[in-house]
Amino acid sequence: EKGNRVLAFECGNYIGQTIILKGWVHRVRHLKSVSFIILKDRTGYIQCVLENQFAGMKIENESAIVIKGIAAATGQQQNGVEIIVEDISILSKSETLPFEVNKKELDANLDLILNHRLISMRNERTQAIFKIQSAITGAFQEFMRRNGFMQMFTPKLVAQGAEGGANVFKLDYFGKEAFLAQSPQLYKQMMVAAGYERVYEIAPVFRAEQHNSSRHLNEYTSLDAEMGFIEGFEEIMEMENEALVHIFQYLKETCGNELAALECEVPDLGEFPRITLEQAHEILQESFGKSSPEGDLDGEGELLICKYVQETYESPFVFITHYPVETRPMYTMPDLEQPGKTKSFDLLFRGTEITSGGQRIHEYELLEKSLEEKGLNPLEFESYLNTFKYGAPPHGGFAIGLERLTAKLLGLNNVREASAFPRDCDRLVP
Ligand code: AMO
Repeated sequence: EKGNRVLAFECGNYIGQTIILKGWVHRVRHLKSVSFIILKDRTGYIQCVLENQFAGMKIENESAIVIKGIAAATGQQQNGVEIIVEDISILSKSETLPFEVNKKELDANLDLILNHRLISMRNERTQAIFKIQSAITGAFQEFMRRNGFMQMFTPKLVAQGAEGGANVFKLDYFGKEAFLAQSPQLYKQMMVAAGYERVYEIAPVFRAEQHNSSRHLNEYTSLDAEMGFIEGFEEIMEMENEALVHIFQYLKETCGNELAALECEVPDLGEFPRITLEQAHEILQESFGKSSPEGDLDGEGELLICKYVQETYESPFVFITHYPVETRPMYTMPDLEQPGKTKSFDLLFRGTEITSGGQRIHEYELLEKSLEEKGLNPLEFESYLNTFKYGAPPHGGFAIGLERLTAKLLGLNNVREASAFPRDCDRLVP
């Protein structure tokens, strides 16, 4: 790197040489005639040995420092190397921390952790969460591109909610009413029909949810995909299944240290079981004596179904299919063979819904009728509706909630922990 900087993970390549390291003070330990600093940078940790000439020097944890020293082989350290310090300078001193970050578990409640996000992120486990999250999106992109999907960028300031329901943020757009996008749904369908056939997007979406739950955010990151010329909605489930297999495999190959820091084992995935919503309701009734809300699963139902599927099929994922027309958005393709049902699915992972998807209506008249049946005004959806006048192919897609996927994979109790700067009903800062 610039200034001949060597990174912590590569010090072993420089045994016997004088090198420059830059990073933060993870921990300082003073013995009688020698002190140790564990320096951390973005690649890991390295022990630095300070002999007598530095006695009395004040070095605060989490200060940003530069060290010049000789890389020496040692049996004392896991990575077989330590730095004998010749020179040290403090680039930026850290004040007293609101809580210690060099422990395994942060000893603070979630609110305090989120209030001091920069500091909590210095913690090894917290660091690992966002490195893994970044790897998830990288692997998603890689998979999508490899399969002919093009990345798209759609507006987040929109004139209409796409998902129905009241959970839209309204705002004033030069005197007109506008909304923050609930999803890129309508635009991804338009991009398919525009001739790109296969598109994906990784972008924020906004939901004015009033629930203060452990799985709802008011802004989250949606991994969206949409594909044209499908034969049926099974193809979409297959594509998502394969995407997740690829993502999990990629994490195993590239995030070993981060997964170890979180004590997380990435499960081996095969083909996810598929059960209809009706079957799911029967299982809940028969195996758990539990009744469900009409046309959906509640939180407890999702947990129990996942427990059942894990025990029966040894799969942490399960597709629930064929939701009724009433509980799905206006764009959902009805299943003509099963009146009242739709060609739609949710994907549950370890007790929580992480995806919705399905086939979409691609016929103008049917879509117009669907809008009307949902109590929406087709005129307000004119530009979207017009898409289906000019050769829109059969198509469908899915969207994964990134924070939910991350939280479930890593065993985090609250989706906020999987958001760098979460937005919830009470939190707009930092
Ligand atoms: P849906 O509204 O079900 O579907 O959202 C898709 C996925 O996004 C995640 N999610 C959330 N994550 C955190 N906080 C929230 N408030 C929140 N709401 C939803 C979930 C959910 O499964 N357009 C469709 C997708 C499609 O059919 O392609 C849609 O947005 O993981």
